[in-house]
Amino acid sequence: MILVGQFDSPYVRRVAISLSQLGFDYTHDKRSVFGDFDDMRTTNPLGRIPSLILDDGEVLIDSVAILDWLDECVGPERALVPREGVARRRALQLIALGCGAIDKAGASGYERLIRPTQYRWPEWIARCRTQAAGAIAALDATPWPAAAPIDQARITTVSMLRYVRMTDPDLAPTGRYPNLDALVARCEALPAFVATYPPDIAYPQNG
Ligand SMILES: N[C@@H](CCC(=O)N[C@@H](CS)C(=O)NCC(=O)O)C(=O)O
Repeated sequence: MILVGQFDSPYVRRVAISLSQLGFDYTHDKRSVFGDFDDMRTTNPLGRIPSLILDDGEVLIDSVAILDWLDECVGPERALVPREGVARRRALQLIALGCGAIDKAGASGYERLIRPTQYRWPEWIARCRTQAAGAIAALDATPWPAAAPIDQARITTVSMLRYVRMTDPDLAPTGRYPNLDALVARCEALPAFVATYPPDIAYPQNG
């Protein structure tokens, strides 16, 4: 199968880490969602990443649908999200906080990266950053036992933090969120995380 999208996208990265963690082989299509926009739309009509092209040619779009399919393939014992009950609700809550922080940091980042300076709306950027910060603080208030296995809540949270620290470092400086720092230190040392670690990119900062 082919994973489409670069690892500076936390949504692509969480799929890539999950694929490795669950033992799937894949090839990596590194087309850029912005630079190769027209070509990307031939894979996903939305022109977004990630997509996963299966061996029979079927194309799965959206990380939620892709991760759901991976969990279904490996079965409930190995799935990265628990199948039912409190454990499932708890995991989905953490994943929603992680994805929400990505969306809000992303909206604020696109405002600075894409929108012409004269059209930027500082109050909107501030609102997005407040929302992202709220989700990050809630994730830091979560216990992340060191001995627990790697699951989707951890993969998504760590992918989110790398993205935030890459695009808007002032939102989550090292030391402000000690529980998340410990989680990041544990996870980013694992092979599936190391293999997908996105390099720093020059993002315009706030102000
Ligand atoms: N809900 C989607 C969100 C995917 C998403 O936001 N992808 C971003 C990259 S991180 C993207 O394609 N951005 C370009 C665009 O939306 O035009 C998912 O979970 O896959």
